[in-house]
Amino acid sequence: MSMFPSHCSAGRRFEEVSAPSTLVGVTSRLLRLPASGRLLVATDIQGNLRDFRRMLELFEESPSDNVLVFTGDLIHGPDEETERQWPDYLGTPYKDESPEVVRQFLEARDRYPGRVHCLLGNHEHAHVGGPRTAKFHMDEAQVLEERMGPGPTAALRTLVNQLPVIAVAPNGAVLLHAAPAARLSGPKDLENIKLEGYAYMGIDEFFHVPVLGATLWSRMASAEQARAFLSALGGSIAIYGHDVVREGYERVGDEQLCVSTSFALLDKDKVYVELDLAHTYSTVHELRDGVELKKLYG
Ligand SMILES: [Mn+2]
Repeated sequence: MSMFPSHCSAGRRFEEVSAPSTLVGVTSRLLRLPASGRLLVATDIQGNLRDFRRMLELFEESPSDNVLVFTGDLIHGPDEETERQWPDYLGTPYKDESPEVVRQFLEARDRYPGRVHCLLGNHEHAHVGGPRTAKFHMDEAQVLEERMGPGPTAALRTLVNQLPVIAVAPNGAVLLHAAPAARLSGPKDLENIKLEGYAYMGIDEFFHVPVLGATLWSRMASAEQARAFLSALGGSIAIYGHDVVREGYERVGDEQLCVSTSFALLDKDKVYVELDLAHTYSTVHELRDGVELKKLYG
């Protein structure tokens, strides 16, 4: 196992910053977004502190009007070997700063109550009983927890246990981590979701777990699946990441938009979504290049 620098002093600050959230119990797995303001959506940060901070800066241009949602996989970036021999397919090189991303996310969430959110991704789920992710390490959750130490690890697990799985906005937008392939009959299916108990399950097996399996791991959904999913939640368009889209985003049919804000992209191709929460979107074709689909650096 590789050696990581000590984060003792950072850990102390981490606990102080996250203290208020420990008073909150498990929150709803369905996040209901407001009917006015601007919605900023970012996907798959995977420990990239610079890209995380860029999204936070964009949000902070108008923190009383904006709502920022990360759609999961804030954490788990490249290992040291990958950092040394950076492959082209991983886009612009960066170091994994997952502990600091988590610390700053908690800080921002507490500083702007109700306006900064993260949905559950498969990489977060691995910390509270989801299948172990192995993109850069055999067990990325274990490696990150060893790096963070006990205090920040406890804060991370508390955070992950509280994360919503899906966000819905009155403007028709439904946000989730992966493709909208899960069978849902309605918002009630999101109550009583159990996060723990899948750590030793293979992905193929976990994929069949109702709601969570597809919502956290699906790389694609058929038009029929997407329409049924959206209709169960009263939405019209689904926005998600999890997969890599080299060009920054891809429309799938009329209902789906897969977005890549950070992971495995070159800086020039990274895209986030900005929607008007007071304007209804009926199809993903209404989202315009440069208006709703915006370059992270550009
Ligand atoms: Mn993912």
